[in-house]
Amino acid sequence: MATIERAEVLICCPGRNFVTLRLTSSDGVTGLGDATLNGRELAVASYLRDHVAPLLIGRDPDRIEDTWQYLYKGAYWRRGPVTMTAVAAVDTALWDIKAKLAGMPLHQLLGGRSRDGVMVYPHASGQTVPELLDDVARLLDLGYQAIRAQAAVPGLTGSYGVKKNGRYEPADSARPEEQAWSSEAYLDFAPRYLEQVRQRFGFDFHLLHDVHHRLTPIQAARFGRSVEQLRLFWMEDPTPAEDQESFRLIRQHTCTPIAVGEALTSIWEVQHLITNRLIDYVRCTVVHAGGITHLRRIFDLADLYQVRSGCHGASDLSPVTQAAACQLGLAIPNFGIQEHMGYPPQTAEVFHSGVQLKDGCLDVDDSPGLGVEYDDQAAARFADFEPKYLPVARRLDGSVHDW
Ligand code: EZ4
Ligand code: CO
Repeated sequence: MATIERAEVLICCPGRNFVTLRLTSSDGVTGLGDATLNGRELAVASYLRDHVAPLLIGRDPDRIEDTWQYLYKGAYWRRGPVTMTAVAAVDTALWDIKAKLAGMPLHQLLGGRSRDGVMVYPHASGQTVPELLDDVARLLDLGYQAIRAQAAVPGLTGSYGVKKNGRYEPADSARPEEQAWSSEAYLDFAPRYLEQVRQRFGFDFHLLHDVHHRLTPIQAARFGRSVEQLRLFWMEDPTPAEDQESFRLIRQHTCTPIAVGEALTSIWEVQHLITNRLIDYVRCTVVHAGGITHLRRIFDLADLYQVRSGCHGASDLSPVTQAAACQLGLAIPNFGIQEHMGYPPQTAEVFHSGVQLKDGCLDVDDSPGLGVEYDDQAAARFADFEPKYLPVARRLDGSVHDW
C-alpha cells in the first residue's frame, strides 16, 4: 500500500494570494489542491497545516471517499467555508494523484467526456455605460458565447464587479474598503444598461448579470420581472441565500433564471433550493464546497431536478480549481456554464496549467491528473503573503449591507 508521505501548505502571491496543498505519496506522485479562501486565507492554511496534515501522513492516498468522510465527520465540527475549503484541498489533491497514477486526465476517471469543451463567461464591466458597451464588444470579438455585464451605479462607490484601471480584483485593499450602496438606485439603473447591451449587440449570445446578494426577495422579484424581455441566461445571487425558502417568492414572480451558490459550502445549503426547484443553476465550486467528491454529489442531486452547474470562477479561485472545475464540467451530464475571470499575468508563472481557451470554451490537454504543475522556483519570487480584504457595503444611512 502506498501512503501519503508529505503534506505541504504552499502560500504565494503571484499578483494575488493563493493557498495550495501539495500531497506527496510514497510512490513519489504529487497532487495539488486549491485551499484559497479570499480574505481568510491563513485560517485555512492553519487548519490544514496544524490539524489536517498530521492526520494525513501514513494514510492510503487511494481512499478518497474514506478520507473525505474521515475529515468531514471526524472533525465533529461540520461545514462552513474554512472546513470545506480544507477538505476540498485534500480531496482535489487525492484525485490528482489517482488520475496521475492511472495516466489519465481526471475527467476520464469521472466517466469521460460528455462534451467537447466547457462554455465560459468572462466579465464585461464599465465605470460608465459606454465603457461597459465597449467591453462587451471586445469580448464578443474574442469569440465568447456568454458575457456577464456589470456597470457602476452612478453616484455610488459600492458597485461590485467593475474594473478599476483595467482590472477587477474583488479583494484589493489592506483593510476592507467601505463602499456606499443604494438598492433603489441600482434597481433604477441596472435594467436600463442591460437593455442597452441587448439593443446594441442583440440576442445572439448569453447575457448574465450578478446581483451579488444585494436585494431583498421582493426587490429581486421586481428586478427579475423587469429584465424578462432581455432573456438573461441568469441573475446571480439575487438575495442572500441563508434563507433558502426566500427564493420561492422570487420564483413566483419571474421566469428570469436564478443562479446561487458561490458562497455556499455543502449540499445541505443548496438542498432546499434544488429539491424545491427554486434555482436553475448551482454555483458551488470545487474549492469551497468540499472538492471533486462533494461537488459531484451536489451536481448529481441537481441533475434530478433539472438544475445545471454554473461554477464560480473568480480570480480568487486558483488555476488548480479552474482545472478541477474544467475536468468535472467536461464529465457531468448537467453542466451549464463556467465563470471565467482570468488571473493576473504573474499567476501563470507559478501555476503551469494545461487548461486552454478556444471559441469561448475551456478544455484540458491530455496531461494526467488535473494537468497543473506548481513551479516552486517561480513561487519563491512571489513568496510574500499580502493581507487583502473584500470591501464592506454600507447603505446611504451608514448601516452595513450585504456585500
Ligand atoms: O465577489 O469571488 O461571481 N463572482 C463573484 C466574485 C466574488 C469573489 C469573492 O471572493 O461574485 O467576484
Ligand atoms: Co457572484
